[in-house]
Amino acid sequence: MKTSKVLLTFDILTLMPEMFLALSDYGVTGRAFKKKIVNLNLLNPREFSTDLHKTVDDRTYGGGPGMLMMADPLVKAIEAAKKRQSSLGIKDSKVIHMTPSGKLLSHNKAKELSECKGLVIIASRYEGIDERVNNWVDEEISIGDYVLSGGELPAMTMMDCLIRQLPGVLNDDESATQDSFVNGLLDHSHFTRPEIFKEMKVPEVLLSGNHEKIRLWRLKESLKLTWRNRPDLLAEKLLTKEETRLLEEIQIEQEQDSI
Ligand code: 9WO
Repeated sequence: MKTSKVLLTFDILTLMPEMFLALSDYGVTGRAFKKKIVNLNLLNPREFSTDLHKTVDDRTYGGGPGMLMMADPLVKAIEAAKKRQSSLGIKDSKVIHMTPSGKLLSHNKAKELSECKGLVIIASRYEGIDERVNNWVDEEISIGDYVLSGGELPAMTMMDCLIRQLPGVLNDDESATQDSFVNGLLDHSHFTRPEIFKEMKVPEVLLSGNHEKIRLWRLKESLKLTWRNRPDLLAEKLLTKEETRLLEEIQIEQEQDSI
């Protein structure tokens, strides 16, 4: 195997480090770790707790249900992670907390973060973290408007997204599927063999061998799907003349269908 340089180092703070095997041991991301393009270090805040019972959580001041992650073990873990990254020559580590009240992760944000050399990611549990830990946090990131049971799955989701942006991770075939979102439209539909499945035929144009016709059909499908499922994306996008013409066609066809 070709020896490549580590492009991105992750230090993850989590009470459930085993969960990250889902990322490090499987598929495209697993291969990136194996090839040493990415480096993963797991830190359990419990190891930084100083009391006999290794306590990491406590009740909230002001009352109310639920427990919070205490500041001291978390901050000690953050500092250990930064020190470790610094010893690897990474001077500009970014500390990220995964929280639904953070900034929404996007393709652009992922691209930006994948250019960092080192990330320290806090995957919290219970009801969240003591506010004072935020003095050590550079960015709060959300992967969507919903609440989960912990920050681990959001952290892994973001990591997967960053890892596949790194050069050398995807092969040429896999890279081609990156196009969705890059051009601001949703991906068109795809078909594989057999030509007829339970009486449903593959669209004729895809069998025609006419590449220009196929390109136009796919672009129109993309526009149709984006218009139906994500009109917000269309509103943001600068359409080419060709796209505008296709979208007009789609709208006329829709009006005819609804009569
Ligand atoms: C939960 C929460 C709910 C409403 C408003 C703000 C909030 N912050 C948190 C929070 O930090 N929660 C911790 C992490 C502890 C409980 C589980 N956690 C969590 C993170 N659940 N869901 C997420 C998450 C992270 C990123 N993107 C989507 C969801």
